[in-house]
Amino acid sequence: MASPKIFGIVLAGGEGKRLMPLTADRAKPAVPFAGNYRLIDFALSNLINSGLRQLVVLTQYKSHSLDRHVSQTWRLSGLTNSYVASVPAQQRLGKRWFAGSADAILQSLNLLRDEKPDIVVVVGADHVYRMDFSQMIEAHIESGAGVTVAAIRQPISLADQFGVIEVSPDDPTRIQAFHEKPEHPIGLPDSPQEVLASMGNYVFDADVLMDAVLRDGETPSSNHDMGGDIVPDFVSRGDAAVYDLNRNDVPGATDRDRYYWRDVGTIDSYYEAHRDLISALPVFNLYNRAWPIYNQQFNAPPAKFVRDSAGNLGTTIDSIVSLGSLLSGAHIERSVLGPWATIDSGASVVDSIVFDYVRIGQDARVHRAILDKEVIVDAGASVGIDPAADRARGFTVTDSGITVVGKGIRVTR
Ligand code: ADQ
Repeated sequence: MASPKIFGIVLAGGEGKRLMPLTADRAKPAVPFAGNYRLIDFALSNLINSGLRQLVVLTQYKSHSLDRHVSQTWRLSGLTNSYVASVPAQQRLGKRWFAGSADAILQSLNLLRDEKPDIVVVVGADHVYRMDFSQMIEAHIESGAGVTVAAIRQPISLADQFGVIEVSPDDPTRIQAFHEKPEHPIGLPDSPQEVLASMGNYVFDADVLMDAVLRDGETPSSNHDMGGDIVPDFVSRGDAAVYDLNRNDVPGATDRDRYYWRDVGTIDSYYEAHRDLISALPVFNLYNRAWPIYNQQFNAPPAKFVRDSAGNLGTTIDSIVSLGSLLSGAHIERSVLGPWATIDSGASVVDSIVFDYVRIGQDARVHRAILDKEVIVDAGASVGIDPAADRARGFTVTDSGITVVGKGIRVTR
């Protein structure tokens, strides 16, 4: 195939229940990450850096802030046929919303019919990683299969969250069996404590994808899910290849983050992924200019660090501080501050993640907490220090002891 025409679909309709309360008001792909990114920025940056220029983002659940983010941040040139378009569920096939990710594609087939691509790249919107899809597309074309599924090794303990791939013993690039979220996974022959997990990223020949979702739409027993129904259908016909992320060579990657991929589906994994960013030798390096992760351009002044009015110095270490932030005589450690954070004298923010427009008053203490947008912590108040007290105040506290304070809440003394 000489220079195939490629179209990208980002599945962004997921509800993200396990990230509540961060998803109370926004779709999971719109959840802020690493200060001034949203989760969807990783998938979209990877696709753009891979050379794709026609991309649609299929949205559904609480899509307002996601639609706004995509339309404001992801503007490509108007001179060529380049776009990232957010496409909300429109009930094109009757009075129903998307029943699942395959139904989202079925209901959007008009987009494929209009663009007439040769190849369709379908990706999820809620993972943190770098990947060059052009290399995966090359491998897909070489394989001759109808679909190629991106994969990465994961601990067997997490197998029930993923589609688990068994490769053919004769040809390790072919999928022999695919088990969506298995309860009783079997480890890899060369590493029994690991499985080969689907990353939820697929490359399809466009015509076979269209046939598959049309057929799936007529199958009453189907859940209309890409991982649960479409991929197993290709596997049962012997038409599925696998592409291991360890074959992917992203420009500028370090030995540490070359094969980094994080599913941030729970508060704990979301919190842990932030820790991967902040150390001196980060497990995931945001400062790789050869493969940039694009984000919203905040019209904000640089972050500023000053003494407090009594002349006391503050300290900020092993942390990320976003534009617009103002820190006076405060102690910030192992934390990520979003845009326009204001932290007053004597306050300490340790092991925490703070979203945009958060205000933390004098001598307040924030420890192992996630504060959503516009949270106010009153002077002298504390959060994340006493899990029982936090629960009693109605905050979400995970089993591992991370307190999450929802958007706009005021934390009082
Ligand atoms: P899950 O992430 O559990 O597993 P799903 O909830 O369908 O699968 O989400 C996949 C992507 O589709 C997400 O980006 C989500 O936002 C989006 N999505 C879900 N429902 C949608 C809908 N109705 N409309 C539009 N978009 C929707 C999947 C695969 C597994 C794989 C993991 C990797 O099914 O095989 O291992 O991803 O994390």
